[in-house]
Amino acid sequence: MRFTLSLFLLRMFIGPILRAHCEQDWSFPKDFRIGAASAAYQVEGGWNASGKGENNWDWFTHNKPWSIADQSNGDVACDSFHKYKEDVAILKDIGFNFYRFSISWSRIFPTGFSNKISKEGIQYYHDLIDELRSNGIEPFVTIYHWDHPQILEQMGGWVNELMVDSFTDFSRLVFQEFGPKVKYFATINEPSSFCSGGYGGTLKAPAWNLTLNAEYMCMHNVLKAHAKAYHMYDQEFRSTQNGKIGIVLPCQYYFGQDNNDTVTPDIAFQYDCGWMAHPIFSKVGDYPKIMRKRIDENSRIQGWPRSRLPTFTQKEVEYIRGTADYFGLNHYTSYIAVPVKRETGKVWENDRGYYQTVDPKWPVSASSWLKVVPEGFGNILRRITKEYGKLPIYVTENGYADHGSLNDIERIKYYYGYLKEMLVAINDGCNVKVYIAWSIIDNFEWQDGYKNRFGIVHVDFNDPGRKRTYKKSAKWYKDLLKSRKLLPVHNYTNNN
Ligand code: GBH
Repeated sequence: MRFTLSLFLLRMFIGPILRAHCEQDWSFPKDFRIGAASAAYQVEGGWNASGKGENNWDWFTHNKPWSIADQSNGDVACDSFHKYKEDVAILKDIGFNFYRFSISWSRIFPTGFSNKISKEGIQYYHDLIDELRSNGIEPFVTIYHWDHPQILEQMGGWVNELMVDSFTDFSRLVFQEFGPKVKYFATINEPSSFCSGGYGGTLKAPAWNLTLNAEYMCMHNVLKAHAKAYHMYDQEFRSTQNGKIGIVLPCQYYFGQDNNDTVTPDIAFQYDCGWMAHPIFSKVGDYPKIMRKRIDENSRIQGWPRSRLPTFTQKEVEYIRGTADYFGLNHYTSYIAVPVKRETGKVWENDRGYYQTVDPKWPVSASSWLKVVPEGFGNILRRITKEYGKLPIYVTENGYADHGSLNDIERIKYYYGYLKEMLVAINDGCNVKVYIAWSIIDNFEWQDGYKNRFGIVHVDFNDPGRKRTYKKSAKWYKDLLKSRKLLPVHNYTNNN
């Protein structure tokens, strides 16, 4: 009785103090960078301005408009090609000092080939970079965020190994032109998204739907292209430019069906994240063992003369291993991995041996694939650290989709929960140095068109001027960046 009473008193009086203290405790480390992101095709518009050539997303949205939820395209998008100064002013006003954006390949090489360079295209990025720097915002350049000249697509795109050389030419130009002003580069954004969605399936351009074989070939070429660009930077530019270069990988977190199943989540991690990460970040390099084994076996059973998962020579394994100065992580959501037996007719599941599902209790978002699972974020950061060591992790994307409300309380809750888990993970020893929110402004959300919105700033796509308006989450970020602390959500969630 006595004990209960004293406990009660302790709770009553110490609790609020403790809680207040804990809330104050969520500050960001001193050298920690916080930024926001976008990508060329999603925000620029100006699809044929100043002689820009046609790219794969122009072609895809113009020729297969039914592939996009609202039949829209990126012809105008946020019109950032003309309104970049306004975007920079917004970044600055909110207080971000880091901006991740990408370069439109066909704006630089309008014919698709490197013998003809567009001066106007290059000038646009100089202007954007200069505007950022003169406002104290550090530019972070993604060289490739899913858009490439359509002529290269007609030649097979990423399934053709010649893409490796085309990408190298493009990267060289980017380093030569912008490297003196840019200290952060990512070669390629989320290989698995376009390899699976674009070549294996139909969700992303060019939607060829060519089965798993094409996905594996695409990834094989992407890994070679990434490594080649990295080595080129190392040999030709690093000594004078002194930047950091890496790759951006989407890694989700997988829970088991129950706590006893630790095996299936581990396999799922290797297929989802390890497919791209193991060749680059593991000590031994090459594809994860479990993928090699299962896909080799499946190929044999299905009567293929060789494995559908291509092989690297030992020389290539060494060439790709270690080609990153940081681990670029895009993380949004988690899944539950459920084991399945090998069955004929279910190729993907046969190759993986599991399927993914979600917990119906997880809060939903506007995007069907995105559930709110903050603890998964902490878990994936610890998992990556355990698997690949202490290389700095840059969180290059994280964010929440709704339908565009200005009163975006769910987005604030999402960011609060995820950032808190990240700070816990940092406390646990994860070497996270950068966090970049997706996205600064609403934009063209690929197959979801303009229906699903990720911006902390609203864009009116019916307004020819593409008016930008702060959402509540922009105000939340502004306060956060001023105090460099995670601020309690309840101050923002009452309707004012
Ligand atoms: C990022 O993609 C993109 O880099 C960015 O351009 C985009 O706007 C943003 O996120 C929001 O979508 O199909 O169920 O297996 C993240 C895309 C989508 C990648 C889900 C992994 C796998 C889910 N992610 N996808 S599933």
